[in-house]
Formats: sequence, C-alpha cells, structure tokens
Amino acid sequence: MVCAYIGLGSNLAQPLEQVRRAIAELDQIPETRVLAHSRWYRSVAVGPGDQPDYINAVAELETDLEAHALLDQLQAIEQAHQRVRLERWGPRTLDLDLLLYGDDIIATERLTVPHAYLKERNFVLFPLADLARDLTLPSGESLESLLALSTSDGLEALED
Ligand code: J1A
Repeated sequence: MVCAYIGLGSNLAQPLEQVRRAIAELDQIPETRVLAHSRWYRSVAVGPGDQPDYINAVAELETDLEAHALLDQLQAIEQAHQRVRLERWGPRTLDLDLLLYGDDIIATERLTVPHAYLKERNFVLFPLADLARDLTLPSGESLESLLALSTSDGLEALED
C-alpha cells in the first residue's frame, strides 16, 4: 500500500459539486481507498484572462496501483467530467493532479512527481496541510517550510 495525495481543481459547471463527486469517484478506483480529504477552498484563478474562481481540495489515498496506472484512472475520471464542459478553452471542469506518491520521485514523459505545483501554489499547500501538516517531501523539505514561504492571498477555506 502506498499513500498518495491528489490535488483537485474546478472552476466550471458548479465547481463544488464537481469536486465532491470526484472525491466519491476516487474512492471507486480499483485497489484504492480515499482516507481523507481537505476542506474546500475558493481560490482566485492563476493564469491568463478573466476566469471564474476555482474550488480546490486535496485527497489522501491509499493504493496498490502503480503510479502510472493511478494516473490512467485519474485521467479517466477527468474525461468523464469534461463531457459537461460548456465553453472555450481555459476554465476547467475538473483537474486531478497526482501530487505525491509515497516518497517516490518520478520523472517520465507522462508523470512528474512530486508535482511541479506542489511548492509554489497555495491552493495545493494549504489543503495538503489540512491532511498532513508534518509532511516531509521526498526532497527532504518540510511542508511547514514551504508554507512559511507562501501566503494565503486569494485563498479562502469554505464552511462545509
Ligand atoms: C499532462 N502530468 O500533465 S494535464 C497530463 N505530471 O497529460 C499528464 N503529477 O501526463 C501530465 N499529475 O486549480 C505530468 N498529470 C503529472 N493539471 C502529475 C497529473 N488556479 C501530470 N486558483 C497535462 N486553482 C495535468 N488550475 C497537469 N489555474 C496539469 C491538470 C492535469 C493542472 C490549471 C487556481 C487551480 C489551473 C490553472 C488554477 C488552477 C492544471 N491546472
């Protein structure tokens, strides 16, 4: 069993519903269980143009799937959600990012783990801290040290 952390993000088509449903779908992945999820966060969109706010969260999984097989499953869930995509390129119905896979460091064509977002995005760091404040990354850096370099600007935890 490996412990993996998944970042969830949506800013289209009732984002909170997208993220709630995705958590339930993560729990349906073979050989995989959702152990916990963070609070929901409203987060100002990073990136070009005028986009609606995101809802972001992180889920903690326990899985027997190999990392690329887990990515396949995440992409299948994303695809199912994209079917309700309404508009132009840009806003996202559902993004699922494999943030951490145990202590593995992975650099393949399809997969970079720890995720490149992890160190720089408060919409990943803060929800991750809800689940694992004492986490140490495979690099040896502590989540605490990354949080200390981060601000909560543009980020708001929601009441459930
Ligand atoms: C490709 N990949 O990335 S989409 C995929 N490492 O085909 C994969 N660890 O092969 C590859 N996990 O939320 C490489 N995919 C990966 N992401 C890994 C998953 N503003 C991996 N406030 C491309 N909040 C893939 N989001 C990677 N502004 C990128 C989706 C899944 C995230 C856009 C706020 C947000 C975005 C922009 C935001 C937010 C895309 N996020």
